Amino acid sequence: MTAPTVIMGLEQAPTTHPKLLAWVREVAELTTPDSIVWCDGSEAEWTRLTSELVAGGSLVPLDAEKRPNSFWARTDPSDVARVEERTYICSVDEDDAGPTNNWMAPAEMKRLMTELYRGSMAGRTLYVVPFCMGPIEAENPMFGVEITDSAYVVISMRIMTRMGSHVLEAMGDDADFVPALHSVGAPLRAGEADVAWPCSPTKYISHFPEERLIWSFGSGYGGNSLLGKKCYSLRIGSVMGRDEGWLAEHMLILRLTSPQGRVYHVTGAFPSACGKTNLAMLEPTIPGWKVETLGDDIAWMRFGSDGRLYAVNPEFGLFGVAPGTDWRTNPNAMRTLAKGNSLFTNVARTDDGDVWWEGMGEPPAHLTDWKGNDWTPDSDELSSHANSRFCTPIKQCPILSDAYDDPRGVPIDAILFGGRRKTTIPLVTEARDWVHGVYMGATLSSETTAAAVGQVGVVRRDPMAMLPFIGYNAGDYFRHWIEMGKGAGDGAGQSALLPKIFYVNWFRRDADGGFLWPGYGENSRVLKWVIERLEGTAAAVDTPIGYVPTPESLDLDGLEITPEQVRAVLAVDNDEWRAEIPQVTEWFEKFGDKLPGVLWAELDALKARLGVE
Ligand code: GTP
Ligand code: SPV
Ligand code: MN
Repeated sequence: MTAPTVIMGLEQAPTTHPKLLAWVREVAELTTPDSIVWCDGSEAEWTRLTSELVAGGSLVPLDAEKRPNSFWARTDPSDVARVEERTYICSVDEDDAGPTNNWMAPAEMKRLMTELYRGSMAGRTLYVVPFCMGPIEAENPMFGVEITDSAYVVISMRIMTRMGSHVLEAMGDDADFVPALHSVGAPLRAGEADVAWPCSPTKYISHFPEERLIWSFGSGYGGNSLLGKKCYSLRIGSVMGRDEGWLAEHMLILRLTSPQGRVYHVTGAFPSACGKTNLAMLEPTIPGWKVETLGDDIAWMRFGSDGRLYAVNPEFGLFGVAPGTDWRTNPNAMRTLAKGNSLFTNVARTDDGDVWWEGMGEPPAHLTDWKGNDWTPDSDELSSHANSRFCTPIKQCPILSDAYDDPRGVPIDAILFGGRRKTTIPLVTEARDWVHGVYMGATLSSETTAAAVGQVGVVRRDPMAMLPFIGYNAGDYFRHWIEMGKGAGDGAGQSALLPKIFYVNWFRRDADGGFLWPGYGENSRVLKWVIERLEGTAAAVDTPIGYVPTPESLDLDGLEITPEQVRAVLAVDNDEWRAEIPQVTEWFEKFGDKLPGVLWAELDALKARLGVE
């Protein structure tokens, strides 16, 4: 594979941005694509790329009536989720990545990946994808440019980010941008036929925080390849936030209006596949309450001049877990998808050109499963991969808040941390203050899910639901959170302007393994309690772990739940909490001197309340 002297498209760039041009040239010379396409984000481009992907067998169009302008994709069975083992933070100093990240020296990673990229786009098209995370109208628009050799990535980026010519124009000649290089790592020899889902067994998802640079190789899937999402908005974003005094978080954002017309904004950090999309689009079951969506996965939060913490969703689409999504659980997601213009990856296809997945009502008699095989309700395997996803424009969400495009964001009243725990963690607990809330976040635990490659159902610490996404030392990250708590406008430390912090768990189980709490729309009852705590009207029990609702303080009107279940879902079992102490101690010890002393003090105070030596 020798470099061709002319790469089609290199000379026809629709920009004169010197740094961008130089970077595209450098990458093209290294990766040797057949041609370069500068993506404009137009409807025509979408139609051309989807048609090409259909012709090549990578996409199957769905029924135009049921799913207009929507497509079904199946990945290589080995390329189905984020690869945390292959994800690296290549900071200059190893200490700036540890102890929760994989690390390699930047020069070494670059040497290694340069050899992987050499010729890796042969026989393919190099797409240049200019994008912006958050509104382009922002004071400092957060530009990025992804170079990719995957048309699937281009069309996904068009849904997930503000992307195209208008971004390139806004960048002018000198705007800063995050360069994000992606190759599926599957060069084609002359005349060699492509496969439906090209990828490589060798995968690296690398971040160079000092340079604000992303290099991804080998995977075409989600968080590994849509580099504006986890790589930019969380890993690089968190480093920017550390340096500039803001927070990049794995959080949903919602607006809640009470029956009295009072408006509140809530963010929620739950680990991957633990309920953010569902809560963000919640349809309350209690009368008079209204939820509007602002974001379902990522929040950028900074203080406004009024001293309140404001959150913006940097994304433009929803990349949601398909299984479990249904008219009963998440009707607003179903309505969003019904408008079409969506990609479905690794779900099952019905014989009449629709999609189906586990949890979507009764299974049809026959399906084509995510591996392309015949599937019937008697099959032993799931029809859809547990991490199968829909990718759909957020603007199609019928309850999208009118503040979605506001570059200033929305002022946050409450932050929820949450995990997936069968035991121990009550339905909702209010933190005593900011530092206690940061302790709750820093010790958050959850059972692993199919969103990342690896074992499912193992309890691990997932601080602020950011374990796989903190782009620097997690001890420094905790300190940053503590410092943010001192930064509210009136400078008075535990400021009344700070959001209150709560810890939720929708996933506690009974002795038979069933969920103790019905979840989904019924979670509005918990949101109501949260708001009433802000307003000072709901009762709570002062327990060793924080303030937990009294059974009477939760609005359970019309809910089929026994008093026994309510007691069980709210229970604080001191023995279970004592059993957590050694795990938390071991977790904190990982961070050595980096762990803020106030978090050790929180642990000591908890131990004292639990009567632990
Ligand atoms: P990522 O996109 O991976 O970051 O995940 P997410 O946090 O947005 O998770 P999502 O809302 O997509 O939910 C993941 C899974 O949990 C889906 O199968 C949901 O149906 C299920 N789920 C969400 N909310 C609840 C709930 O309140 N109770 C129960 N039992 N399951 C829920
Ligand atoms: C997650 O895993 O938290 C996701 C999906 O939101 S992905 O974009 O693949 O990371
Ligand atoms: Mn996520």
